[in-house]
Order: sequence, then C-alpha cells, then structure tokens
Amino acid sequence: MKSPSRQLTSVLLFVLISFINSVFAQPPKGKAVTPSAEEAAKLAGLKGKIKGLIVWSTSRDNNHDLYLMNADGTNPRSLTSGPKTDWYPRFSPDGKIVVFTRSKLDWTIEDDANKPERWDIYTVGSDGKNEKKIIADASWGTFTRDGKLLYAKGTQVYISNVDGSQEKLIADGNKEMKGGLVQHPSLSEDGGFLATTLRGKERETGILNLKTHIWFTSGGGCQFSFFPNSHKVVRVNQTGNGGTQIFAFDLQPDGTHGKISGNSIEGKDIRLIDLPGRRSHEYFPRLSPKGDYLVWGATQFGHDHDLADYEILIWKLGEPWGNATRLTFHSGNDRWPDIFLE
Ligand SMILES: [Ca+2]
Ligand SMILES: [Ca+2]
Repeated sequence: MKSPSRQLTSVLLFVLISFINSVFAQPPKGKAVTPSAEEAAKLAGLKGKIKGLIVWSTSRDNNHDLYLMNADGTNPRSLTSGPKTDWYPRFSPDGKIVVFTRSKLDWTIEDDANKPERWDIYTVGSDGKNEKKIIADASWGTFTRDGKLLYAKGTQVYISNVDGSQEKLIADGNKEMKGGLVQHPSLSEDGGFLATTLRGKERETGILNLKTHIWFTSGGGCQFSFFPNSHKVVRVNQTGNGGTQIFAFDLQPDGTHGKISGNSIEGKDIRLIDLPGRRSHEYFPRLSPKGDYLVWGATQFGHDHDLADYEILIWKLGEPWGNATRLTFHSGNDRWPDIFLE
C-alpha cells in the first residue's frame, strides 16, 4: 500500500494533470485575421451573387458554438452560445431549422463523437429562436431530404420526426455493419441506401443497401455522404496535396462502385477538389441542396478537428479549383459547415 503522503501526492498530481488538460486542450479562441488582396478580391466577387445561409461550428467565442453567415460570406454572427460543445450543424430542407449535436459536459472532443451517452441532439431556428433538446444520448444528427431526423447511437442508426417522435431503427451496425461505430450517416434521396463511416472495431467507409441489408465497403477515408438528387457520393480521402482531397463518384443502382485506384475509378478521375497551395488539408465537405456548390473546411497546417485552424471555403462545382473562395478569416477552429441556398 502507498503511504498517506504518497497517496496525497498521487491525488494532487492527478488533479494537476486534469487541470492542465482541461485548460490546455481547450480549443483556441483565436483572433480575426486580415484577408490577402487575392482573398479579398474573390470575396468581393461573390458578394450578392448567392443568397442563402452557411452555418458552422467555431471556437472563436468559447469551446464551440454555432455561427451563421450569409452564403456570400457576409455578416458572420452567433447562433448558439454557452459552455457546451455545439457542432455538426445541419439545415432542414427549407433552411428554417438547424439540427446540431451538443455535449452533456462542457468541453468534449470530437474523438468522443461516437460515445452517444456524451451528447444530445438539439434543434434551433435559423433565427436563433426555439432552441430545444430533441433526442437524448445520440450524435451525428442530420436532416433527410423529406425533413426527418437521421442520427446515430453508437453502432445504430435511427430516423425520427423533427420533434423526436416515431423513432425507428433503420440500421443495426452489430448485424449489418461489422459492429463498427457509425459516423456521419447519410441517406440517399430515395431512402434506399445509407452511406457512412465506420470507426471503433472497423475503420472504413461504405454503403448499406437498406433493402438487402448488404454492406459494401467503399474504401478508407471518412465523411461519406450522398449528393442531393442523385446516386452520387462525396467523401474525404487521405491522399492528395496537404494530406487530403475530396472525391465524388457515381454509384451503381445496387449501391456499389468500381475499384478506386489512385484518384480514379475505371480510368475516370474522381477528384472533386484538392486545392493547390498550402490550404489544402480538406475536411467536412457538404453540398448545397441542389448539389451546385460545395462548402468545406481546410487548414494550412495541422489536422486536429477540435484545435487546428480550419477555415471555411466555398466553390461552385465545375469551375476551376482556383475560383474557390475563402469565407472565414479567424485563427480559431472553424469546422463542419452546411449551406442552404434560396
Ligand atoms: Ca488537399
Ligand atoms: Ca479558423
């Protein structure tokens, strides 16, 4: 047995380490930074061209709160506040409601995203009113195209009405997805397929056919989701300039696809975006409701989803990559954007 004094030393050391962790692992509040002349010119070119909203999770005021800005990058403003960690915001199909995941304790890291007991799912109006808790002990809440909620509880995926009623299990990971923890579930427009990332026991991305209950392994990477209005998918791949790039490719009618080899499937280039230059560590891809614009986060240095200086960018599909426009100018952590366009 340890002597009382050694026990006391151990306890004090534990308290000290916990204190240091709680202080220094906090995300940075950062500060506003000035756009370069090129960035300012691109931003000015976008002003008034697109109408809508972008919501994202930022550490600039506190741990992480939700912010809104106009889709052209103007008027960034606070949507939620408080000591909890608010992240993974997603617009309803009409843009009037934002669903998001909030920690039960204060600062909570994204690595804990798949511990459902640490999170609840909330909704708030895009006007900041009517914030309410909808689903307890769940994470990764998002809207389906027909306005229902889709979310994960560890290895299981559920759908409910927007008020949380009529919850229904649609995929049981222990039976159908190798027992992997579900991240970032996304439903195809016709409701027949679920695209998701598995973590924990498994580490892969794939598609579950909800009719046949057959799982198809797409490959590595993460943040796998469906385009609106098509059987096309988008995901982050752990290759490319800056360590990541974003792929987009079509699925076969049965939810499978050909083998990915380098940057292509059967000779067809599947790179959606991989910016030149330093700000090319791309994450958090999200398409506009019609699939014509992409928003995402990218860093120049670093990867940590909680701490690194991600900034939000926007790009119109089909335009040269060089037309991508940076929308945020703040050294805090800016992550998980979603876009609603009128
Ligand atoms: Ca890249
Ligand atoms: Ca930032």
